[in-house]
Amino acid sequence: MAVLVSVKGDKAEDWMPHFESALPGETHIWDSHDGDVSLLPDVDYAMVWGPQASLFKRIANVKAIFSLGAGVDHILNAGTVPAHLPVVRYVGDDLTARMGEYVAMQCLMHLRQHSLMDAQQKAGIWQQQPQPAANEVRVGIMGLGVMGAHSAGVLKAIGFQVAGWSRSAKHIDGVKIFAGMENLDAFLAGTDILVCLLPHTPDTFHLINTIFLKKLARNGVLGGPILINAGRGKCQIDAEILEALTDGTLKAASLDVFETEPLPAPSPFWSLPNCFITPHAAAWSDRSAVVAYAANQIKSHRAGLPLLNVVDRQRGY
Ligand code: NDP
Ligand code: OXD
Repeated sequence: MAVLVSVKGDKAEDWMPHFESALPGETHIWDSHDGDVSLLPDVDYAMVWGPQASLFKRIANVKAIFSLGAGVDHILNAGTVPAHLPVVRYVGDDLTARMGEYVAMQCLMHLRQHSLMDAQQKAGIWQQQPQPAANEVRVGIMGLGVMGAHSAGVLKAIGFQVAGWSRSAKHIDGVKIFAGMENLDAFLAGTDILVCLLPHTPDTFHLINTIFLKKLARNGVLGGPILINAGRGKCQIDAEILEALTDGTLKAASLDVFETEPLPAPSPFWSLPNCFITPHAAAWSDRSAVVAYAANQIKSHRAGLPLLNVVDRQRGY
């Protein structure tokens, strides 16, 4: 029995001590992403982020794959993960709380005109501005799963009007619910700040485009619609977001994710004054927390218990 750890862009020393303390006395193998094709028949579980396509052939006896994050597109899109293999996504209070912080922070930065305050400070200008209240602003959250439902609660507590859109209908106290493509336009028409917390699937690919953005409310107190995307970059068309931020279709945006990551150095996004950019860091998976999560599931699965938070391969999330 052995556990394989494969985290694109990270170093063994960042991860292996966590595995050694969570699963002591076991063999832990670090995958260096160096094109090695040697077979690893003893590996029975693996934790991965951005695996190489060749990996799944090397670990033919693996019983489950754990995603380092909540999203699993980086695994499913590697193209070679066998259909029968359980893929487990990460669900953890720490990750969820971090996303709630990011969403609240970005909504408040737009509500409290932080770009303008920053520009005024840099220019040495002491000038108060009119201040809309949170309860005058309608925030619409796309995706009411673990991240979206928690973020809705945080925004409600601050005082925003909150609506949510997901594939299936939900009940969340104080949140106006919309479900399915047939209700998307009505949801967008009542949204001043749109927060995307959707996974990347064939159904959500390039959903946020020019036609979509033109359906957002234009009568809100913030003076134009705002987009916050902390779901996946592939849910948007970058070039069309850029155009919308330039031609006034969008007043502003906060983008944590892009179609191409890292965001290339020559990208015009970097210098847009009405766009807050973060480097796919809205909710970071704390290493000891995510390793403890996987280790607990590995122990219980070896003891015959079912895995939790297994991805529905048909839906893609
Ligand atoms: P969940 O699986 O718990 O929730 C996904 C939500 O999206 C569900 O409400 C689901 O609807 C909805 N959804 C999926 N497809 C559609 C569709 N076609 N139409 C409408 N709604 C849809 O995931 P999490 O909340 O845990 O995470 C969401 C995503 O956030 C992750 O997949 C990842 O991409 C991203 N993420 C980004 C991070 C970052 O740092 N930027 C960190 C963590 C996550 P239903 O409830 O009806 O199934
Ligand atoms: C995740 C992420 O999916 O960090 O958890 O993007």
